[in-house]
Formats: sequence, C-alpha cells, structure tokens
Amino acid sequence: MTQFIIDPTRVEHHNATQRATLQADYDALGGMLSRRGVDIEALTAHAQTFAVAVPSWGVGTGGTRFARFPGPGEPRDVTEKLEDCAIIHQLTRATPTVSLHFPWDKPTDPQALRQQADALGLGFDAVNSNTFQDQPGQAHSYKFGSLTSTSAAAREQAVAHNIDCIELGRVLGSKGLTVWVGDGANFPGQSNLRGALERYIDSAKGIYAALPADWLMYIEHKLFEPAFYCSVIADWGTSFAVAQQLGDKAKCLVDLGHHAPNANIEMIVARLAQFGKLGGFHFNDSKYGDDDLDSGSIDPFQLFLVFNELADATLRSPAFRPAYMLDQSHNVTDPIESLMSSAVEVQRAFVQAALVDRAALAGFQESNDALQAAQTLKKAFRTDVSPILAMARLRAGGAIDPVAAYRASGYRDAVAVKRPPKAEASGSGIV
Ligand SMILES: [Mn+2]
Repeated sequence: MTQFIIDPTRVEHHNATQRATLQADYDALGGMLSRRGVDIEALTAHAQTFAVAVPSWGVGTGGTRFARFPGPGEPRDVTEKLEDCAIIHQLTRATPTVSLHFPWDKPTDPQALRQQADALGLGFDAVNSNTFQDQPGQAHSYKFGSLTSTSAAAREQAVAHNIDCIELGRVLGSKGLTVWVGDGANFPGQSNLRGALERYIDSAKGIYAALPADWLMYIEHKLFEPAFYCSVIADWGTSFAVAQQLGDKAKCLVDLGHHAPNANIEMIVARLAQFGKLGGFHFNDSKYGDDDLDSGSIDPFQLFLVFNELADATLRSPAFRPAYMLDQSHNVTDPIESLMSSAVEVQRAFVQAALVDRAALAGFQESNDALQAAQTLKKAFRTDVSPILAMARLRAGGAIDPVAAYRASGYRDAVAVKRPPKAEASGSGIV
C-alpha cells in the first residue's frame, strides 16, 4: 500500500473540478487525430509507459557560482528529499525513480532508506558518484583531478569512492552508476592531454571491474566547467571511445546542457544509438551553457527532435531503453513545481515523437522532398498533446494539473514550518 504524501482525496477533489473540461478537450483532440488515422487511446497508453528519474539534488533550491537563495521548507536530508520526490510522482505518475548522489545522499541506514522508498512507491535509478569536490577529512585532494589525477593515491581514492557508490546502490536496488568528473585543465600546457585520458581509462577500468553483471556504467561528458581550458571527457567522441574501451556495460550519457551552443544534439543521439552506446540522458534545457534550466523551457523543438531519434532507434531495436533522468538546478522556482513541469515536458516530447508519421517521413526522405519531410516533423511537434498527458495522469491516479493540485495542497507552507532552514542544504548540485 503506497503511502501518499498528499491526501489522495485532495487530488480527487482537484480532478473533479477539471474532469469535464479535460474530457471535452480529449474528445476534440481524439476526433482530430482520428481524421489523421491516429488512435488517441494508443497514444495515451504510450504516454503511460513513460518514466523519467528525478534527481535527489533537484528538490533543493540550486545555486550558481555566485550565490544560492534558499527557498522555504527545503529538504534537509535524503529522507526529506524522498518525500518531495514522492509528491512529484504522486501527481505526475511519470517519475517512479530517484537518482541519488553520493556522498550528498549517503544514508546512515541504506536498508531503511530502501524501505522508505518502497513505502512511498519509489525506486532508485542510477547512483551518481562525486569526485568533483573534496569531502571533510578526505586524505587526497581532487583540486588537480580525481580519476585523472597525477597522484596515484588520489586516483585510487576516486576509484574506491565509485566502488563504494556501487555497493550502496546495490543495497538500494539501483542498476547503474553515473560517472562525471570535473577533471581537466585551466591552462594550455597544464596537463598532458593524452596522458590525462590514459589515466582516466585506467581508473575507469578499475570501476568497471566492480560493476555487477546487470549494471551499467554511464559515462557523462561535459564540454567545459569547472575546467575552462579543456575537460578530459569533453565530448561524445571521447565518451564513446572510453565506453568502447571498457566494454558492453559501459554506455554514454548525454546531458543536454553539456555541449557547445547550437550543437546538433539529436545527431549525437542518433550516432550513439546506431553504435549501441547510448545509455541515457540528463534532461534539462539551456540558452548558453550548462544552464540546468527546466526541460523544454528554452528549446522544446530540440527536445522533440531528440525524442524523434529515440523513436526511430526504438523502431529499429525494440529492446532499446535508455535511462531517462532529469538534471536541473532550480534557482527561482519551487523545485517540486519545476520538476513536475519538466517531467511533463519530457513526456510531451516522447508522445509528440510517437505522433510522427514515419512512413510518410521515410517516403519524403527517399524522394528528397526536404520541405515535406520537415513539415511532417513539424506537424507532430505542433500538435498539442496536453489532453493526452493529462488523461494519462488521471487514469494512473495522478493530477490533471499537477502544479495546481500541488499549490492547493499547501505542502510548501506546511514543510516550511516542519523543516526550519539549516545553514547550507546538502547537495545543491550543478552537475
Ligand atoms: Mn548531468
């Protein structure tokens, strides 16, 4: 029996006020889609298969390199983070798993944390290691790198931390480890470019060797920051080469914000999928760099094009199932509201991609009809699938309008009293 943080009768009351309007919109959209030969019920069933993991670090207010402005009622530890994540899933029915970050989320009792998650109807997606900052009492500093450090002792310490993350993840029921390192250089000549990558691969092999048989290791690349001259794992090419060196259980993770501005991310997705190395995503949006803005808030068309490639890849190999995770930082919004909206935006792209008339598109591509090929994509992208998403939520026990239902619940005001602020919330992550 799932323990709901928000009283389900409140959600039912919210839905009752909106049900008739939704049904009318749903029927109208169903009629329009039917004239296009599309069954709305199949799309709604498809929407209900969608799931994206919530980042534990996303439920606290984020920050920038300059400052952090805490919000009321922020979770103070991992158990409170799980409560907030449970609301996101309760209302959206699209976020059944949580991605933890160690040591930020290191539980004193991992079994108890797993039981809490079970009770809340949550599971754990990939766990994230952290060797981009030093922890109190740490023997060897990562100031000049972790997995690629010139210090063998620092490298060994970083490898050991990743293996600890795997062990902790096993107890929690996770099946993957995401590795992102900030290693790189701030000056030309500071680091031997080839030597640093050789050290990375050597360290990564040590982590890979500790992976359970049914786990994946996700290698997350990032163009720059905190290293501003060069990052060791800067791009998908490097990530791909490393994943190839390590073996079948190593895959590439694409964080949408970790590329040069205007990079053709959907093409990167297509390439990695073609060669069997696309492991998963960190969804977010950006205008300039690794902005970690809400998914779909800046360039929803790009998000749609990414899912268009994923839909194509899934048709080619139905077993293809990359891991979907959000990775965002919320500075000016209620994190719960941002994460609910973002999950819905990613789900929207997932459903819009399913609306693409693939036979027509293939025909236009074959006949080199560029204009009609582009219009075929646009037709799917321009279709407002909101009633499908809302109906999928309603049928799964979620809220027709998650943000409205959340605001009506008074949850934030309640936790603002229950959770007095502490000096610095743990894990205001910006990875
Ligand atoms: Mn990320």
